[in-house]
Amino acid sequence: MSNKKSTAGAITIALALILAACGSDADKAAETTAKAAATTAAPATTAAAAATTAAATETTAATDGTTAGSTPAAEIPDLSAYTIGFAQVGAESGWRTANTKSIQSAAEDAGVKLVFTDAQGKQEAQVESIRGFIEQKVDLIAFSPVVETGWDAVLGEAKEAGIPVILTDRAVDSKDTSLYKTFLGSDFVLEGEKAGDWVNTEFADADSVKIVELQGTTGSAPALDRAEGFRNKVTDPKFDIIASQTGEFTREGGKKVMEAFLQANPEIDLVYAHNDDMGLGAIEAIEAAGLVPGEDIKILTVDAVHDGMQALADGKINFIVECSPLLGPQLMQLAGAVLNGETVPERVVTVETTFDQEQAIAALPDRQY
Ligand code: GYE
Repeated sequence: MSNKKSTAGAITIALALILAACGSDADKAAETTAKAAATTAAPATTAAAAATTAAATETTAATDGTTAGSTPAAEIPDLSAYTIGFAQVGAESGWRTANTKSIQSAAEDAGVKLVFTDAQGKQEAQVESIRGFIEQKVDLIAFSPVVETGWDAVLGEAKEAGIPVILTDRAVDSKDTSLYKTFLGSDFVLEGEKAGDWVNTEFADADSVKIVELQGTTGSAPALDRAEGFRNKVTDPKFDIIASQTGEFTREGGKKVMEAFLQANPEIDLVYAHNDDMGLGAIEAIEAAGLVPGEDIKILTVDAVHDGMQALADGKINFIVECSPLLGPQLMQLAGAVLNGETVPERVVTVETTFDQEQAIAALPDRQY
């Protein structure tokens, strides 16, 4: 799991990016001279500025929980001379839909030719897409890996073909970090820890708390890391995670698993769902069982997409840890820098916050997704 860096690293990243903007890899620059004419040194400088903003905003977010949609405003470079292949996970959640839109609209703004594929949650389909991109000789490949393991072979093929790869959203567990240029996305362990912090505060006076967990896709970085981060914090023996199962990050999956949890366990105090969609499915199951979500059973989720925020505002969800899907502009900046032959930081962490009910009500009118 390469997604273990704490957000404290964000400042380092900003510094790294500034430094990166000052130097470049001579070989790659030579290789891309013709195409580089289309871009200028500007993207790297802009990227550095945006990353600095990201670090600064993060400090703000720590003290101001209402900072919403916190992805830094990014100036998008002109990439009209290039083709980028993007292999998306699928369309499993509101988060994913917003992420796809962000990438497609940033690509349009950059004028880049985007070859977009949807793997419908299947790693084999993603591998096939990447092989297709290599065959088409795209200039750069970006993708959000469905699961963490099993990427070395195909990423090796991209490297062999001289096509740079950028990971977005989810990490791979490859030991060989030369297989990709950078990884842009959230710190999922930190998200799990923020969820755990809330549990400690919310249940400070309770003697015993029975928790059920709706996990994301088995083997995916967010499922592994959100489970781990949560357990890093929820350590008091009064907390008992009585059941934990995957709901595949979908509303339907969350509903089905929650129905089974409710049947097997008459007393549940809290649902920890790895995304809003599964939490929304759990709400349906809880209501169908004649219970009141948010009151009889508390609900804690991750993402902060519109439907989740509405449920939080309505009191059916109790707390949401934000995970921003708006990665498109930063992806185009990083792609511009890579295609320009510049060195980019190996990790760029997305800036995020958390929401309680009041903060959700305040943030909803301006929410972008
Ligand atoms: O939290 C979930 C989506 O990888 C961060 O995938 C992403 C997760 C997101 O399906 O809703």
